[in-house]
Amino acid sequence: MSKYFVMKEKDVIEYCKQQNLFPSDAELNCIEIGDGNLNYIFKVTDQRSSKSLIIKQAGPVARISDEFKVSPDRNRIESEILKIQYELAPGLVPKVYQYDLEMNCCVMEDLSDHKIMRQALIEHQQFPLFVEHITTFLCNTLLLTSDVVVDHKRKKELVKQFINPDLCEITEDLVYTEPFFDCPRNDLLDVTKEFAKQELWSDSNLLLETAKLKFEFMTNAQALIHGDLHTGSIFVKPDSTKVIDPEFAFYGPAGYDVGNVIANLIFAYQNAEATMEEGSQKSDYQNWLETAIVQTIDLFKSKFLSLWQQKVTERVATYPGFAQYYLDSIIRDTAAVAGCELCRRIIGIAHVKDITTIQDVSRRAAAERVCLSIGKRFILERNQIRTGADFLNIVKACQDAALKA
Ligand code: SR1
Ligand code: MG
Repeated sequence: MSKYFVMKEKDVIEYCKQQNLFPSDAELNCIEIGDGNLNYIFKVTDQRSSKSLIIKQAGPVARISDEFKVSPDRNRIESEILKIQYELAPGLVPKVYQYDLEMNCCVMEDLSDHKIMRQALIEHQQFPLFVEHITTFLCNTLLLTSDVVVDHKRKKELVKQFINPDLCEITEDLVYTEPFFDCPRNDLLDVTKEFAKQELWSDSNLLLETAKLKFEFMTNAQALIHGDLHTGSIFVKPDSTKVIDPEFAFYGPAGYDVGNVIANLIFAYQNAEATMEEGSQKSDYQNWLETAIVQTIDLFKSKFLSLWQQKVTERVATYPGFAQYYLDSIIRDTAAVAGCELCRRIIGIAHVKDITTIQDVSRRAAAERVCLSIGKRFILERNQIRTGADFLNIVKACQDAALKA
């Protein structure tokens, strides 16, 4: 295929044949399995050998709404960063076999033996190795692409290679701008809107902080970040974690990725709070999530400092105190980003199923208020938040306040 068009299942089969992706006698079957906001994901299986692979194609507009015109070049960005992350974080990222600049699609490893983490968490499954895996992914991909380690001219080349204006604009709008005023594109329950008006939109102090954060997102070219590291971008099975979908990648603040992981664990916690019956299963599951929140921060910090000792190349970064100063700033950004993510998934156009699948409307509204309260505190108190326990204390305090109200 030599001219770009958005493929349907039958076109993908044709594409596989043209590209010789399977043996010539293969009996190919193709289904579209994507339910994300942006792309088309096809699983192609050879029914003779049962071998399968994934073809992901970027369309010219987002699936969630054609208001978002998004350059299909994001597929190049995704394929190129997946290759970099595959090297930096072995075993934690799918293998990309090839990508096609004309058709804006890439061919990658099929991970059907894994489950999308958000779905698994909605089913209240635990993944004891998740924190170990995700903290390694975060440390390796963030620190090892930063000026602390990478030659500065090479790093500037990478900044250029990963300029991603369309997808950054989505984040600037959906994460940092629209949730903090009565934007027509927002999509929220009436009761939540009242709460947002009182607690967020009329708080000029909070608005000022979100303005500072938006500018930090746009200007702090610290590390090659994934850019959309929520639990829908992570595949899991008990012994394996694979991070997918880095099409929002660009050089931005490292805390953006860590903060997204934390916020999305909190959505899972709220889902459990609203949908599980009281008892040992619920407390066991919520205890696991609490530990995951605390350890994601604490293990990230300790792994980051030890990787720093091994890999630092920049002379001034070895001065005593600098590593801790740098890490403190990442944790501060982590808190702020987690706060913005908690607010935007409740108020804005792009929701999370952890919350929208809560059937009981009053419980859903309660969960939404807790998320917004935690989000606000994370943003306002980010300079004092240092440890995993600091994050969890705020979650628990907002949860307790909601139960008393
Ligand atoms: C228009 S895209 C909406 C959201 O989906 C993606 O996964 C990102 O989170 C984006 O903000
Ligand atoms: Mg995605």
